Amino acid sequence: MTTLRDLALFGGDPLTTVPLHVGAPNIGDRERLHELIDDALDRRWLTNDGPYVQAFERRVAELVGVERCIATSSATTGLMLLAACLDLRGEVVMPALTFVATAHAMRWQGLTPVFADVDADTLTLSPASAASAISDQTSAVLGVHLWGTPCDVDGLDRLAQDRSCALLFDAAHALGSHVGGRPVGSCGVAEVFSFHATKLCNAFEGGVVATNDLGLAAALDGARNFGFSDEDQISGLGINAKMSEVSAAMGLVSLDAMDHFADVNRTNHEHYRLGLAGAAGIVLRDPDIGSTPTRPYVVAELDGGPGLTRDELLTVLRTENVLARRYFSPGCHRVPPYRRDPRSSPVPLPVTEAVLDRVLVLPTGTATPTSAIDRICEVICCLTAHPDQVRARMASLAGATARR
Ligand code: T4K
Repeated sequence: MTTLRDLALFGGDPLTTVPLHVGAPNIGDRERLHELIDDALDRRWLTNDGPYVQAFERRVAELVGVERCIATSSATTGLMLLAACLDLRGEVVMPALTFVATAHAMRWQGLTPVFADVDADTLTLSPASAASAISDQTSAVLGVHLWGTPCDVDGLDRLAQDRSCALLFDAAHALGSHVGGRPVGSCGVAEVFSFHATKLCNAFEGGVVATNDLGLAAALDGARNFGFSDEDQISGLGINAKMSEVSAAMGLVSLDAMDHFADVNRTNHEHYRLGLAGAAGIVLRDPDIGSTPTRPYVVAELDGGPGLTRDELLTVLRTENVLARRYFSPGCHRVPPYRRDPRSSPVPLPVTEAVLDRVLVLPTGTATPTSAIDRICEVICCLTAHPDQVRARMASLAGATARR
């Protein structure tokens, strides 16, 4: 059993000498990756709709059940292109509880992100709150499948239809998630996945826009490549948001190992669930396994009681080399350029506000051994059982540092 004396804060050895990151990449079959990269080099086709990009797009389309996928340099550029190709104007209603890229991608297109609250169970955009945030300037509702938990897509769909808005989804975290028995990917007009290094499957950097709208797919296809529709023909505004062959090769190898990555995450999640069951004042978010079988994030929520605060716990875990994260604090509505724009915050965000100060995201994925997870849980149980001693020790160390 772990006692206070064992903890790094009290002079013990850190839990791990190698820092444990949230988002340490899952890496598939290296030999296969090297073969694919060699092949691309031999072929001398490195980017711009190469064979690996095309194969990657087909694989993702099959996996998420859509007609077309357009690979992009990131999910952020995918979201930007989507807003441009849909010719969105004015305001886009979205949750404030998301990574800032969701808002920035819209703002970069000259749109105003308008933040609505999230549902307390799923932490995804609340249709009721979104309804009250919609104005006559709203052109779209943008749901986020936060931490892989699907939005209330039917509720948002009804809202978007009633108010004549486009409905799109930021599915950055949600590869392999399911909604109503089908894979996330085909809801709304389009969904955007991230293949950033930190995601379940990665392409180093990368994104995918998934859609059943072939006209939209053609527009996205051109827009990611400077607006070219043919060798010498420009059909409209475009940027460079193409995915390279090396990225697509990594994406393919990663998709080959996706079931393994998801298995590891499920096992990790179970270790956290059992290990944190005895931790005072902490609840592990445990989304329905049917909808979020890949368990891409491990999210612990503090109950806001007299025990340690989230930030205290985070600080002490860092002394153990466990680099937990405060995703997505402080919330999009509290950061520039949105925090001083009254148009962005027309409705109260009570659930968002409460959650932002209470959640802690813990390391998972193939780089996090279950033995380390068991130790993390023991450390957290020990810390949360002795909040007063932990606080006193932190204060005395801070005082000693200040006096030096
Ligand atoms: N929508 C949502 C809801 C998102 O969460 C994101 C991105 C997007 C849209 C946009 O997707 P992309 O345009 O990126 O495709 C990270 C990621 O950069 C970002 O992709 C991700 N969400 C977000 C949740 O996390 P940061 O600012 O935390 O920093 P980063 O990437 O430097 O490192 C994240 C952690 O992973 C650190 O603890 C270090 C570790 N790490 C990172 C990298 C890159 C590694 O261990 N190895 C690595 O190679 O944003």
